[in-house]
Formats: sequence, C-alpha cells, structure tokens
Amino acid sequence: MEQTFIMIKPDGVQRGLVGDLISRFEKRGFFLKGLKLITVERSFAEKHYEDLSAKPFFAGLVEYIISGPVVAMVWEGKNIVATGRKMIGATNPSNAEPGTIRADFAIEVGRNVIHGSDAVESARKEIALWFPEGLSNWRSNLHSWIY
Ligand code: FUP
Repeated sequence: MEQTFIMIKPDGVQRGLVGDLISRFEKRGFFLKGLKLITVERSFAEKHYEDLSAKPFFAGLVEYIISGPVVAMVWEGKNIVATGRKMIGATNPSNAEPGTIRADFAIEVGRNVIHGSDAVESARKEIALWFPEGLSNWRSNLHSWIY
C-alpha cells in the first residue's frame, strides 16, 4: 500500500491546526502509520530540503523549519502521494484551490503550514529519514468498501 510523508510545519503546530489537519486525512480514509512531535536540528532540516539547497529561499526555509516543533507523520492508502498533494494545495497558498489546506489556512509561501512528499520515491526517502526507527504495521479491520 502506498505511503507518504506529511509534516505539519512549526506555524501549523503553533496555530493549533494539528487536530484539524490530522482529521482531514483520517476522514478521507487514509491510515496513520507514524506520528511524532519533533524539533529538528539545522543539519537535519538541510538534509530534508537538500534538493532546494541552491534556491535563494533555502536559508529562510531551514530557519523556519527549525524554529519550533513539527509533527512528522506517515500516512498510507490508495494513491496517497498524489491525493495528499491535492489536499495540501499549491506551494504558494495564493495559488491554492479553495478547500485545500494551504488555501484554507495560509497566505505566505514561506509559512505554508504543511509539507507532503511530491512523489512515491521522495516519500520513500523522506520516511526513511524521519522514521529510521520504523513504522507501526497495524491494519484496519474495516471492510474494504468503506475504504
Ligand atoms: P512543496 O513541495 O509544495 O512543499 O514545494 P517545494 O518543495 O518547491 O518547496 C518547499 C518549501 O520551500 C515550500 F513549502 C515553501 C518554501 N518555498 C519558499 O519559501 N519560496 C518559494 O518560492 C518556493 C518554496
């Protein structure tokens, strides 16, 4: 079953959005496989965003991610990577479709509340980086048609 890495960024935690954001993924029918509140070090944030290291906003992005605790999560379900990205909305909240997380809760690209892996391969890398201890392997007992 496909998995993705979702992170509620420091602004999302500090604004008290954690419950609402988790609820959106649960209600959609996805399964929570990993969850932790964690404040990461600079070197870790740089590793997570290493593909963006040449961008002019990289330093500010790293400062933002290490500015407070984040909620790191792994979610599982059918097409979760692409569906998660749709639920999150465009990188710049000004361009995000109404009803997406970034449209509902943000206006600044530099404070856009949440991260979601952009591909199955990056999800695999990010899950390995953030959850080296491994994940829960619980399975839902719901009938498959509910899912
Ligand atoms: P996304 O996959 O939507 O998180 O977008 P990117 O990986 O391209 O960017 C990662 C983060 O960099 C964004 F969430 C916010 C930040 N960013 C900026 O601050 N300015 C920009 O112009 C683009 C991205």
